[in-house]
Amino acid sequence: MIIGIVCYPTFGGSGVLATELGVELSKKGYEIHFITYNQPVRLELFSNKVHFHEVAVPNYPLFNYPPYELALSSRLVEVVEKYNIELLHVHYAIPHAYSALMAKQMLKAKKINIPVVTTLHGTDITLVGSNPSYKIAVEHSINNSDSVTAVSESLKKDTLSLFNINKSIKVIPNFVNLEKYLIKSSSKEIFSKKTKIITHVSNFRKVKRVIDVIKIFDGIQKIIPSKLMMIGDGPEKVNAEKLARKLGIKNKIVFFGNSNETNKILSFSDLFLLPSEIESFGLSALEAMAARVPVVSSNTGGIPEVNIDNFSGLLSDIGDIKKMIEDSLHILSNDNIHNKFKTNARNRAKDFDIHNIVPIYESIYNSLT
Ligand code: GMT
Repeated sequence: MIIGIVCYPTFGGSGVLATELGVELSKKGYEIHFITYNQPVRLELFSNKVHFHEVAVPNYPLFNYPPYELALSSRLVEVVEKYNIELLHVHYAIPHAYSALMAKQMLKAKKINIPVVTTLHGTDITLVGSNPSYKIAVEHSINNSDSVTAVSESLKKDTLSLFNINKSIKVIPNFVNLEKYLIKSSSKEIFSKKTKIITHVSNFRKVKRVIDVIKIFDGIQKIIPSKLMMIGDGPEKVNAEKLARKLGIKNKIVFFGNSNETNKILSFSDLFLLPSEIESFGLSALEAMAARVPVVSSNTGGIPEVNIDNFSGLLSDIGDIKKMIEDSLHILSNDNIHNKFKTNARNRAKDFDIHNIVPIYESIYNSLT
């Protein structure tokens, strides 16, 4: 089957998931065409089954906002016709689902029927999508896609409560490539054996509460020799660095920026922090668990569907920094407890094995073509 995948090409979870999905499908013999404004960051074009088509957005002084959705829908029509694409799978509703539906309509006029599968990822619903400026178009895009999936039960529930939905939504959880997270750690050459490595990965937006990450780490490092690995970039990074300086712990924190080597950093991590305000799934936590890293997180959105309290990690109310420090110390202070959480984290990640989840998407594709 020839499939077009539309996603954000950045380090965000939806782009990562879409890229991993496309690559896995290509290994299974599908011909995959990524259509987006940049080559997706996790995509290596080393296969004749994977193609990338850039969406160029020309600017003009009249435009306050260059119309990406228009450029995308035009490019979709072009690519579908030229490469005989049989199905479009779009990740993140805004504006991808909308553009795909426009393309579908234009192709219909050319007597080409192209099914559209929309996968909802999170903020396209909970934060941005439900904004009155977008709501009507997002609702229309969901209701008119040929198939709609959401990455967690929590996101499905949010979608149904925020929009007037007349379409069934299938929950397909995110997945992880377990083999990728079994690398041997070489950290002990860098850090002393006694130093615990705490890690956080995100796009440093307000909803990720990176300030909480710094405060939790501050509490941990007062009791246990530790270092904090901050992976990612975004608007809150400056404030996080400022607070670290103010608390006098900047020298114990490494700000990596965006990285394609999170699996390597996770391989020498002892604990993962995810204190988010909103999180439809928490792919970064799943990737940590796949690397045998227990997760101390908030209990919000889809996180409890991934991180099981007192098994793969510990969960707290949003903003309960005191408890998150206590939870971290509980896991890190005793080797037996720590090892148990580590084993459980890896075992829990196995429930999201790429080899079991991708066939669920395939069955949707097969039902539509
Ligand atoms: O977390 C973000 O802000 C990025 C966003 C995205 O679309 O890339 O992530 C969302 O999708 C991920 C993949 O499905 C989920 O793991 C994240 O939980 C979700 N983020 C939020 O709901 C805030």
